[in-house]
Amino acid sequence: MEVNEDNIEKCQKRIITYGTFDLFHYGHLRLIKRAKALGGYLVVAVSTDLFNTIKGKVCHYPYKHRAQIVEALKHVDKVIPESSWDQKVKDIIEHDIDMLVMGDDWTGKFDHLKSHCDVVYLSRTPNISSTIIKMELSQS
Ligand code: C2G
Repeated sequence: MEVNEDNIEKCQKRIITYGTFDLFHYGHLRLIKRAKALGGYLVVAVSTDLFNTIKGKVCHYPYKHRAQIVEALKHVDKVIPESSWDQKVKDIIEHDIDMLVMGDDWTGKFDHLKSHCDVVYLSRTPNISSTIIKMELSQS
C-alpha cells in the first residue's frame, strides 16, 4: 500500500488476533486477511497445545506446525504463543497494539479490552471449521 497523508494512519495501525488455527482453512485465512487490511502490521497469537487443553480443544496438529503455517502467510508480521486467557493486556502493551480483531463468534467477549485498544469483531466465514473438516473426512 502506498503511504500518503490520507492513509498514513491506517498503514501504521498495529493489529492483533488470537486463535488455534488447527487444520488451517479458508475461514482462518479470510479472518487474517481482513484483520491485516484494517492496519499495517499484524500479530497473530497462536494457542499453545497446553492452552488448547484448557480451552477444551483437541488439535490435530501441534503448536509448532500450526504456528509455522500462520508465520508463512504474507499477511502475518509476527507470531506469538497464546498460553493463557489473561495475556491479552500484556500483549497489547508489549506489541503496541491499536486494535484487537476476532471473528464474531467472540462478539462481546473482549469488550473489556476497549480501554487498551479498539476491539473489532469480523463476520465468521460460514460452513467451515476444523470440526466440520474432521467430520467430513471421517465420513468420506
Ligand atoms: N474463524 C472465522 N471463520 C471460521 C472459523 C474461524 O472467521 N469459519 C475465526 C475465528 O472467529 C477466530 C479465528 O478465525 O477469530 C481463529 O479461529 P480458531 O482457530 O477456532 O480459534 P479459537 O478457538 O476461536 O481461539 O483467545 C481467543 C482464542 O484463542 C480464539
